[in-house]
Amino acid sequence: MTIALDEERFISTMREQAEIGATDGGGLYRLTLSDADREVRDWFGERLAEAGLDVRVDEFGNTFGRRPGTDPDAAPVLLGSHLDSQPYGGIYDGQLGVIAALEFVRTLDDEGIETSHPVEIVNWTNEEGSRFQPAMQGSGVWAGAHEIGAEYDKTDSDGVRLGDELDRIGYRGEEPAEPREAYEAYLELHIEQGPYLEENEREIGVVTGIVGFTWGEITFYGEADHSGPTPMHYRRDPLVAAADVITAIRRIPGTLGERTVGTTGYVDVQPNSINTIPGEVTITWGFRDPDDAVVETAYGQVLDEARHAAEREGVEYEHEERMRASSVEFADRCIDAVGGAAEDLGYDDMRIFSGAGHDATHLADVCDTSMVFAVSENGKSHSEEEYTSWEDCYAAANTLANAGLRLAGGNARTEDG
Ligand code: HGY
Ligand code: MN
Ligand code: MN
Repeated sequence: MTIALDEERFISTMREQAEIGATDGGGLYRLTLSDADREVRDWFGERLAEAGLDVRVDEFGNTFGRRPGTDPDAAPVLLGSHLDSQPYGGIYDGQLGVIAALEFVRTLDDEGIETSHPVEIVNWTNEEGSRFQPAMQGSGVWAGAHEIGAEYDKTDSDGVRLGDELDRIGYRGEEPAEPREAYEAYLELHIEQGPYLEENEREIGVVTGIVGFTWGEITFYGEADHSGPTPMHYRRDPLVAAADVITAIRRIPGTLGERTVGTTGYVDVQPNSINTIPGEVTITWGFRDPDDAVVETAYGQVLDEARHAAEREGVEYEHEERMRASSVEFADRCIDAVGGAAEDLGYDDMRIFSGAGHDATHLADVCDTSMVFAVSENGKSHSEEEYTSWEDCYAAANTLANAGLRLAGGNARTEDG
């Protein structure tokens, strides 16, 4: 048995969420725990209630909607993703997975289908890790990877405390942020955010696992001074040291694995004035690879580069790792459920390993997990140019729904179904 989502309602729901925190460039500016995040959370809660789900918010703002199953002893199947966005991000990253999960439940009701396992859908708090680190924070707290008190104390670049923001937007719920029972499986639909599906002319990615990461920041301390009269040999310029390390972050991946990537996404220069030698500079590093040993090597090398650059320039420095996530391999039975659903629906699919992090990274520690990827045009993401056609969104959402149906034991139609 296969089901087909209501394409028009699915697309209109995607358009609705995309209006909240919309940017002029067609993207989203919906940072976690911002007013726009509160607005989309309120909107999502209304949709869950409209679908007749039992709604709960946990103490880290993770928001769940539950549809009962027929077997009181059956563990729930969980589907979801995240509604927060990057600054000037796209309208599909995370959003597609949450709306597709909602549409799955709506379609079960439309078709009068009962499932033996309960079905839950979820919006995880702060998947992006842009405003507060680490990424995948809400699912990480829930899965026991982070201690919630320490996460409440994380601050953004303006020094605003995460716990205070959660209270301010009214999403520090009562429920403990942890699994309250065993889970049958977790499925997440997400855009690929890379070029491989398009390059291979496939419609669906059957995700087999996710890379490991290390993220961190290095601050160099020099001496702010006048850029005119200060002779070059007097200078202790932290920006020169930082520039050396940024170049190294770009070079290191080429010396390691074929899928190793390295990025500096954030630079803060103080006082950031055209005619003042900087006094303090902070940069970030981010390395990823399917092999955790390669991630560890990259981590060691970037710290060596920082030490050498600081010595050369005669500046002080400090560093802090902000996130380490291990590479994960998903469960065969969930991978097969996704692959089987894609084949049942006649979509061209391929197995793929994720270069982006997702909440599924942490869910894989809790229960059998896999993901569905939708095509990203030109592989673009984390930008307003992020684009997936509605046709590709719909194919991936249908695949998620039918994989969910397989795992939730959805074969009983009520008499009016
Ligand atoms: O960084 C990532 O891969 C995700 O967008 N948090
Ligand atoms: Mn995402
Ligand atoms: Mn993202």
